[in-house]
Amino acid sequence: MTIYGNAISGNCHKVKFVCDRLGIPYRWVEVDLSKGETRTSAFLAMNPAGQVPTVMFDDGRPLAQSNAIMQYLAEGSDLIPTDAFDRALMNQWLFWEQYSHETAIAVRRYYAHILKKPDGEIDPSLIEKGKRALGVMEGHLAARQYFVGEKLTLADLALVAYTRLSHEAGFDLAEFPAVKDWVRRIERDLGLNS
Ligand SMILES: N[C@@H](CCC(=O)N[C@@H](CS)C(=O)NCC(=O)O)C(=O)O
Repeated sequence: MTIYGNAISGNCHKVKFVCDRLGIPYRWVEVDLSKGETRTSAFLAMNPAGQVPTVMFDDGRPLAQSNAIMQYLAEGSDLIPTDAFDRALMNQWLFWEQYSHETAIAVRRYYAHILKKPDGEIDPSLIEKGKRALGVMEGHLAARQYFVGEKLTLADLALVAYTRLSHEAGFDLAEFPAVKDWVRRIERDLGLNS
């Protein structure tokens, strides 16, 4: 299988986290977004949304959207709870990540860290929205080690991708100590350098 990804994209890291954790072999093709490589007709034929990550399986079927790819790759593994309610809780956090977390933290990181825009040129509501998201995580993690149940699931993998890079977006995890501890724990579980 081939992962079309970008090395600094947290959404792409999620797919790599799952493959590395489960020992799934893959070929990585680095896609340069700044050169419009997601807008070629060949890329759009795989993913009409023109985004990475996009995975091409060996049978010629493509799949996009980081959280959908993670779920497909992790099917039947211990990263997805077998209990139906716990699975729904995992999905609750995956959907929340895409709507309320990634849209603030990843978006602000893009402007601040990648485009190097000065603070004054970045929508100020992104800080407020990102802090709200980190606050929700802080409350949830105050008495828990992992997002769902007592073990690592895709909810942790999806949420850690951009949370561990949140300093690049202008957020300080010192304000969210339970989140900071959880990031270190998940990085350890995944064998990542912090
Ligand atoms: N919801 C998508 C978001 C993917 C996404 O925003 N990808 C960015 C890189 S992180 C991208 O490809 N941007 C190029 C573009 O949208 O043109 C996912 O989770 O996979």
